[in-house]
Formats: sequence, C-alpha cells, structure tokens
Amino acid sequence: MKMEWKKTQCNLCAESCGLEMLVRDNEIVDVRPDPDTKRTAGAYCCRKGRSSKYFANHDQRLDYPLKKVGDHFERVSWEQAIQEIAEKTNAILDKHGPRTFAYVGGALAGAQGDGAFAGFMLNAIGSQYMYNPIGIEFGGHWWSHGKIFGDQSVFLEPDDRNIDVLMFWGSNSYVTHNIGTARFIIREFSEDPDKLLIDVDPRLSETARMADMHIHNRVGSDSLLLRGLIALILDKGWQDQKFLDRWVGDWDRAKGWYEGFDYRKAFEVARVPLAQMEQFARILTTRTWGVHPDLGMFCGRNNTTNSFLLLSLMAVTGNMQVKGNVMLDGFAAVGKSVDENDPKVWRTLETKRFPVLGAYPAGVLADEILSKNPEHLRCLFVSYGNPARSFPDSKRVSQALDSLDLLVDIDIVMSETARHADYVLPGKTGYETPEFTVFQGTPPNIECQLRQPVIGQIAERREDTSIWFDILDAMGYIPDIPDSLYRAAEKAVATNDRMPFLFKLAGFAASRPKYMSKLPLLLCKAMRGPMGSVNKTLMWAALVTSPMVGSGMAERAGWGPTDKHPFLNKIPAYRNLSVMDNVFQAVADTPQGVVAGTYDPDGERSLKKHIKHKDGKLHLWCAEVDGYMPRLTPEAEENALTIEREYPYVLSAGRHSDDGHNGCMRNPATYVYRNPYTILMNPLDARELGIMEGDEARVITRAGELTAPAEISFQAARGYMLIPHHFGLTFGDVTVGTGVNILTSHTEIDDLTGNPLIRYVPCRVEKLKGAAV
Ligand SMILES: Nc1nc2c(c(=O)[nH]1)N[C@H]1C(S)=C(S)[C@@H](COP(=O)(O)OP(=O)(O)OC[C@H]3O[C@@H](n4cnc5c(=O)[nH]c(N)nc54)[C@H](O)[C@@H]3O)O[C@H]1N2
Ligand SMILES: Nc1nc2c(c(=O)[nH]1)N[C@H]1C(S)=C(S)[C@@H](COP(=O)(O)OP(=O)(O)OC[C@H]3O[C@@H](n4cnc5c(=O)[nH]c(N)nc54)[C@H](O)[C@@H]3O)O[C@H]1N2
Ligand code: SF4
Ligand SMILES: [Mo]
Repeated sequence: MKMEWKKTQCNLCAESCGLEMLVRDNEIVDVRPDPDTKRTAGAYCCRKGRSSKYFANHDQRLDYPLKKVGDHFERVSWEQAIQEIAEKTNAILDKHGPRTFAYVGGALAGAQGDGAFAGFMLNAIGSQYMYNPIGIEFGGHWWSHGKIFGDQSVFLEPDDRNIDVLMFWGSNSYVTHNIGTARFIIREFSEDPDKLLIDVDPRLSETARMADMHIHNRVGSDSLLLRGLIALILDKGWQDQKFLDRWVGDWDRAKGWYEGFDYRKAFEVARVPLAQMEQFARILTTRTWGVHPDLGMFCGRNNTTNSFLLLSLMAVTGNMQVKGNVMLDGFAAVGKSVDENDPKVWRTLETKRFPVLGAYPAGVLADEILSKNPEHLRCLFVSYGNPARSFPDSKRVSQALDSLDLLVDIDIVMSETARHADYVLPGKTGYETPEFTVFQGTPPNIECQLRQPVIGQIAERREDTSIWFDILDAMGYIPDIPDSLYRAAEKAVATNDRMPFLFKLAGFAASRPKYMSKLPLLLCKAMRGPMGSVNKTLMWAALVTSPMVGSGMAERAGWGPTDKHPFLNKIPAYRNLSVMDNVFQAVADTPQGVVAGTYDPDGERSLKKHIKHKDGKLHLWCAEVDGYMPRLTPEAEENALTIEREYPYVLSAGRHSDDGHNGCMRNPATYVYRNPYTILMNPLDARELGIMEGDEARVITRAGELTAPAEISFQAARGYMLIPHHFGLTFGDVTVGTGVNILTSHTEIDDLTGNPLIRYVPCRVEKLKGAAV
C-alpha cells in the first residue's frame, strides 16, 4: 500500500505550523512537524495539529449537498442546490434590499481565502454585514489601534528576538499556542536567567506557573490596573519622555487621565500589592518588553479600554514599534480599516452598532435577525463558522437562525448551525484544497506558504470559495468575460507567465468602469479553472497587489522581477507586480513556504509608515475613552466588581485546553487525550459549596444554565470558575458536554465596541448530585 509523507501547513490556528502528513489511500494517517518550515523553526507542532486526522477524515464528514425538506435533510444535486439558493436569495434581495443579507464566518484563523472571498461577495451584493470572531475577540483591540494609529488594520506583537521581558496578559499561551512556537519561546524566557517572563492573570494558569513574575489581579480589574500603572510611572517620572515628545500628538491632553490618579487605591481594588506594582513598573521602564494579550483582556470586562490602555502603556514606556512590540505586517491586511463616523458605514438597524475592521459585533447578530424592522436580517450565508455555538447566548442565536427566510451553510460536518439551515453544502478542509493565512509575519521575516492539499477529491465535496462563486454567478452578480480572457488565463498558468493575462484583465475591466469593483470576481472567473482553485487564485491576487513590494520588504528578502519581460521591468508599476509574481511562483513551488519579505530594520521609519493620522503622530486621547474614564476609578470599579448576592461567582465562559479547538475538534476520538468537560473551581469555593471532585454542579447565569462535573484545583482563583468553550458539539449520536454560550448574554457587551464579555459572566453554582464512585 503506497504511503507518502506530504508537506503542508496546519489548518487549525493562526500559527499555521509547517507539517508533514503521512497519507495512505487518500487519508491522513499520521502527522509530524516539518523541520523545513522556517517560521515554525525547530519543527513545532501542537497536539491539535497532530490530531488533524480526527478533524479531516471521519464518517461524519459531509459528502453531498443537502436540502431541508420538512424536518429532515435530503440529498440534492449541486446544480439544484446552487440554482435554488440563487433564486431564493435574489427574491429576498429584490423584495427587501441588501441590508437583509449578511455573511457569517470566514475567520478560521488558518484559512483566510474564505473570508477574503466573502468580502468580495458582500461587496457585489451591496451589503456591509460581515459577522465573524473579530467581533468577539478583537473588536476592542483593533478599534483601539484605529484610534491610536489612525488605522485599524495594524497589529503589534512582541519582538521576541530582541526583547528581554516577555509578558502575557490574559493569555494562557503555553496551552493555546497563540504565538508562533509558543512553548519554545515561553521555555526560553522562563529558563534564561537574563530574561524575564511575566504573566498577568487572575489564576495560576499553565503559563503563570512558568513565569518569573505573576501579577495575580482580581478578575476584570485590568483597565483599572493599567490606568494605575501608567499613573505610577508618571508619578515616579519613569516615562520615556523622548518617545512621548517625538511620537505622541496629544500627550498633554492624555496625561490628564493619569496625573493625580490614586493608583494606590486602584491597586488595592485590583488586589495587587503596591510593592509588586512598583517592581513591575520599574521593569517595564528599564528593560525592553513585549506583550501578548488575548481573551482574558479581549473578552473580559472593559475590553476596549483594556486594549487602549495597554497600547498606551507601550507608548509611555517607549516600547512601541521602535523597540519591544512590533507591527506584524503580513503579505496582505487582515481586514479593511473602518471609520465608524463615516456616514457611508452602516450601523446595525436594531442595536446601532458599527463594524471594526469590517466585522460587526457577534453579540448583536440575533437581535438583528429577530428585529421588527422591515429591513432586518433575513438571509444568512455561513461558512467556516458555527455561530449556534460560538456566538453569545446560544439559545437566542438558535431561535434567530430558525426565524430566517434563508440560511445557507457550508461546513465539513453537520454543525449545530447547519442543523438550522435550509441548505447545507459540503466543504473541503484546508488539507483537501489550497488555502492560506495572512498571519504569516514572524519578524524579522514575512513567510508565505500556500497550504498544499494532501488529500484528493472525495465524494462531492467542494472548495468553499468555489461554492460561493458559483452561487454568486448563478445570482447574476458576476459579469460574463470574453473567451480571450479564459484563453489568456490558461496560457498564463501553462507557461507560468501571468503578466500578459493581468494586463488583459485590467484592460477589460477598465473599459467597463462598473466592472472595476468586480475585478476580483472577474479574476476568479477566468483563473479558477486553470489554477484549479479559487483560494490559490486569491493568494496570487493578494501577493501581486501586496504592499510588501515598493516598501522594500520583498526586495530586502532578495526578490526581483521575473525574467519573462525584462524590457517592461523598467516601468516601476510593472516591476512591482513582476516581483510579487515571482514570489508567488516560489510559494507555489515550495510547499514548506518561502521568506517573501523582510521587515524594515529601522523601527522609527516603520512606525512613521504605520501612523495614518494626518499629523503623523500617535493619538493617546480620544473622546470615547474620555467619556468612559469616570467608570475607571477605584470607587466606581469597587462598586462594579462587588459580587452580587444572586450571582456570587464569576465564570470564564471558555478555557482552552490542549486538544479541543473551538468548534473544529468535535470527533470524540480526540477525547482520549482531551481535558474533560468540567467546571474548574478553587478548592475553597468547592468547600463552601459542598462540592467534591467529579460532583455534578449546576451553573446558573442571567442567560441560562447547564451542568458540568467539578474539577477542583488551585489553578482557579477564589470566586472564579472556568468552563471550556469547545463542547456541546454533536458527532453522530454522541454529544459531549454543553456549549458554554448557553450561559453568556447578548446584552453583556462592552459599551464602546459591543465586544461581548465572555470571560466575565456572573454566575451561581449549586451542587446537583454527588459523583458516581
Ligand atoms: N487548545 C486550544 N488552543 C487554541 C484554541 C482552542 O480552542 N484550543 N483557540 C485559539 C483561538 S481562536 C484563540 S482566540 C486563542 C485564545 O487563547 P487564550 O486567550 O490564551 O485562551 P484562554 O484559555 O481563554 O486564556 C485566557 C486567560 O486569561 C485569563 N483571564 C480571564 N479573565 C481575566 C481577566 O480579567 N484579566 C486577566 N488579566 N486575565 C484573565 C484566564 O484565566 C486565562 O488564563 O487560543 C487559540 N488556541
Ligand atoms: N463562550 C465563548 N465563546 C467563544 C469563545 C470562547 O472562548 N468562549 N471563543 C471565541 C473565539 S476567540 C473564536 S475565534 C470563535 C470561534 O468560532 P467560529 O469562528 O464559529 O469557529 P469554530 O467554532 O472553530 O467553527 C468553525 C466551523 O467551521 C467548520 N470548518 C472547519 N473547517 C472547515 C472548512 O474547511 N470549510 C468549512 N466550510 N467549514 C469548516 C467547523 O466544522 C466548525 O463548524 O469562538 C468565539 N466564541
Ligand atoms: S499551534 Fe496551531 S497551527 Fe500549530 S499545530 Fe497547533 S493548531 Fe496547528
Ligand atoms: Mo479566537
């Protein structure tokens, strides 16, 4: 039996580790890290990546298009499914307009072709409504980048090669691997006596246990703590005044939030000793540090100001781009920066929310569907997402999904969302069709890898973006193109000389101005046949239009133009396209990926490039945050943080464990290793509740209730309980645990950006019954 190791890239998270997969009979049988992928140097891979076979091959995969008939699904042909979906969607749009259409999903961090195409699809239909996990996780963070830099599409991460202090803030990276080669880096900082690992987390997480300094703050107190920390730094005169004078346009105004602020009282409320905060402040103002925040900050209380103040701390200590924390440039932007005050940007009709980086807050989706407004959401296209489990308030989301006029879902399994759909279409995983992620910037380089399919065609599964393309085409949104363009595309791929095609396409679109906005769709129309994939076509398009060229990034990595048309290389615009086309060729030919760009070593020049405010300065003050500041006082926070009699504990509705991956790892075969579905609680809380290890506990919140067996450990802080997010998923006849979003609320969201508070859910816990012994 023929077995072959094939190189590809993990599909499951943003780190997209290089992998080798052993394939037999068109099935993945084993997985190992690929030492040839530079980005995950030293051959890195976590348990989820190694479990890819449980994700990709199993008997619950969808193989054929399905249509809901009565209360069950029937197999239909692709032609029938596409035709009917197109007709029904057009009928809704004709009658009710484009505001009634939304797309949900496309944000599986390792797969961005889908999200990119969804953007083009929305644009063609004329709707702005994109919902995805940006609106759960990053809303406050990217919004803050927007206010401070004048551009939401930028992102600062620790420059871990050049820092001597690495900090995690609300991020359990040792378990979640949410930075590249996380365990290697954490070990390095933990073990090297000249380096420091600091963790800010209310509980003794796996990461905190490895830290040199653990700031063990009160759950939900981060904004107050950060305001106090900056105030302390100013009070001591430890700020990097040179950085502030050079780079911050409104420091005189912003410093008013901190000067005279009672930081001693703030630290008391946050329950962190003053002496530790002084030591912390001294480290942050004398050493070079980088920070990785995540869900504890992004989904916690005050999540928008958490980010705004953390970014402010970087600036106050001078650890912003010039050193410490660097801008993660990818070969393409993660999304489009949005100015919510631009009247052309839609607000949601019912909840009046705005998008951040193109995505609306996930918490309001159900309200927007259930609204009485005649233009409420009626038609939803979903792919790579499972809002029935991953968006707040599952009960309400399910009710909303049922009330839609049309729900179309592409998934690889019959997900909890798919069950509500009118049409469920079988997608291919990123191991069955080319895919890519734009999160490939790992300073000093940007590496590009096209995820290579390792499994051939199975049943009638199709690439997601090809499915959406066909539906959009059947709806009449993709103009016809002449045969000569198809021929040019075929020739381009056959000869690896794509420039003549590009010019022909641009000429065609330019001659019909209304086609210009549809250029990406026209490109896909011509190229997806010869390329064999919409995703691969999109990656080519992203690369040739990448800002990496001209800015020197690609050139610094040694790239020059192709040698196909040397005379044209004298024209700068042509040359740039040609350089990036050259990069694409290398990416397509090198399954382990290539170094496509190298960062600008001049931090100041790079910072200047990323600031988009007209005055060329960072803005550390904004009116929205100013309006919020009265809430971030010791008195107001003590009040707000004081537990309620009815809900005396705080629940983290989510805790990532080693094997589960959001909604992707539903196959119970992975449970052999997986941390079980439990509620984690502190032994003193368990004692107070009369609960012993394994006892069934009932957890009640304002939104709902569930039961889970108790797991008792000092890993949980007093008064703070945790339930993992990746449960309540059905696989055949088996459903393990309950989806934790049954407990979260669509109304408990951050006031500034609408990002939900799923790491801070007031709850009550009761013993239901003793464990079976
Ligand atoms: N195994 C596994 N890995 C994953 C995923 C997965 O599902 N499974 N999902 C991936 C995705 S999409 C994401 S977004 C990342 C998420 O990665 P993480 O953010 O690292 O995931 P969490 O387990 O939620 O860790 C959050 C930490 O914040 C702490 N915390 C809670 N409340 C507060 C607070 O008020 N203040 C502070 N300072 N800390 C607080 C918690 O105690 C916890 O240790 O993981 C990625 N990696
Ligand atoms: N309470 C609570 N809620 C949370 C979180 C939490 O910690 N607690 N975490 C939040 C975060 S950070 C995130 S990122 C989100 C994640 O939430 P979602 O973006 O909804 O992602 P997943 O749950 O991973 O669901 C992805 C779906 O895509 C399907 N899928 C996988 N591969 C493919 C493919 O190749 N093609 C298609 N079409 N489908 C595929 C999977 O089967 C699954 O149904 O959840 C968020 N929601
Ligand atoms: S860290 Fe992420 S990309 Fe790497 S193997 Fe694990 S799940 Fe896959
Ligand atoms: Mo996430």
